Amino acid sequence: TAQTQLPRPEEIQELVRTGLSACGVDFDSLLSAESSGTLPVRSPITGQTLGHLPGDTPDSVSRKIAAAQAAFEQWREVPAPVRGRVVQRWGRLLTEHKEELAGLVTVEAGKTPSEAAGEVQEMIDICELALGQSRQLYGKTLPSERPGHRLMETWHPLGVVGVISAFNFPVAVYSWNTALALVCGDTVVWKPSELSTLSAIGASALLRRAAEEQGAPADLATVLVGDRGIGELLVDDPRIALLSATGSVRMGREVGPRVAQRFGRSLLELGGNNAAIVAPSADLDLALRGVVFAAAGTAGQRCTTLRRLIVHSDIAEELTERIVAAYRTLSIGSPTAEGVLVGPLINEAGFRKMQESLEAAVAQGGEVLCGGGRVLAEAAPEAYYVEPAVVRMPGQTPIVEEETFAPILYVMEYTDFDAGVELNNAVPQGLSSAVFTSDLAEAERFIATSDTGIANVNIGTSGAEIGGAFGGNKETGGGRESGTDSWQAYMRQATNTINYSGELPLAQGVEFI
Ligand code: UN1
Repeated sequence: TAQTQLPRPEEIQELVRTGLSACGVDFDSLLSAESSGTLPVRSPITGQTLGHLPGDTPDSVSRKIAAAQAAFEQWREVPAPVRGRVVQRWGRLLTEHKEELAGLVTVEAGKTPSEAAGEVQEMIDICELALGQSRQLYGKTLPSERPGHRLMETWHPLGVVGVISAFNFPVAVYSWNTALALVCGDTVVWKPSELSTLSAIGASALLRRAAEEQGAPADLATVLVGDRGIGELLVDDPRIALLSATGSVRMGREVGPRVAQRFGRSLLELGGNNAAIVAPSADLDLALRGVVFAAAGTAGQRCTTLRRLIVHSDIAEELTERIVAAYRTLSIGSPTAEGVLVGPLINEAGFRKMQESLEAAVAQGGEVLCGGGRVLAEAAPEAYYVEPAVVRMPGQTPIVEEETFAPILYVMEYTDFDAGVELNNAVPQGLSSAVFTSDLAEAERFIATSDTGIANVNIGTSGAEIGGAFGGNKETGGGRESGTDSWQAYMRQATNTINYSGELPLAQGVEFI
């Protein structure tokens, strides 16, 4: 159901003004002092352009990287638990201004207030995790083969980390990287998506405030404003020790080799094409809710969005009917309106891609069971609202193997469980997957054989907690961010041999002078 109430342009302006000013940034001077700007700031809610920002230039990027490097020289000397206080303070500021920052995310990414607040909550959570991590940057100690020797492993700050992030999680993904990088002693230069620059400016301003309050160098966190060309400067700059990039597989295919060419380190978080298997023993009420949130939530624009439903043929009809019925009750419209669950697609390109994929699906034997069409086109001709689609497919055809960043759920059937898992695995991407089952052996078998970086049981593919490592395999890029051992990507590892024997025995029994 389409919810026709759209905000007036002034309401959007107000959300932006309040959001930025809570972060200590004056919107009017940001736009007016920089009226020569060329980078449009737009909201997908109405499609309106809020103004133009001046972009960075190759010179200003180079200066910012130099400043980040100078900040690194100081920052690396600060004890890690003391570094932790900056992220702790950032977390507190984020808690204080959660709603206002979420407002910016709503304006630029079109997320509902609940999902936008959830995104800021991820930032707060990672700050807490990183604070604890700052006292746990531990290495191993090992027995040496030589008498009077000891081996150990130590971890050291790496350098300047470049972060490239996408519009759909305009602030959380940055914070996963940044909170950890900072406690690891690194400094960060961030190139956010040009579609969500204001959220980035706000989030980063709060971090710089936290740094200043704690007497840390403010240049430990810098934002670059610009489009892809500006991001490429980070990719190719030898001063960027680690490049952490979130985006499409196409982007990663370009970025990975370019960073490798200069022997830089990269952490890639690319596309997903996530599936859920629903077995006959599943609790269908639970599966239904899990599927609908994962497939239609965030208007299908999460990298963890559920795109493929692999359902046992005994329950396929019942479950599909219930999903279609649930989809019909979803309220679509401006995320600023009460009760809306599905906001807009990011832009016209996203909408066109969705239409093309639906056409391809039909051409490949698919049957659109519901949704797919545009709504609110008259009320908001510059905005792209769609009804989430459910498409029954005769099998895993080429279009199903692609990630379309829009709410399309392809439904396929299985009869043999292992064949179902094979379908799950038979796509190039490997981010997230899920099984709904009450059969313990099936659940374990799924965990053992699903080839994705995240594999869930009785819960959807999206909405991961930050405590776990986040990332995927195959074309998803192999990077791991946020929890468990992900911090190690942001540090330089050294193996140290310490000799307290007073002799100099060589390893492997080699004799020399
Ligand atoms: C993304 O879409 O890039 O697991 C990240 C989730 C969120 C993060 C998604 N915690 O859906």
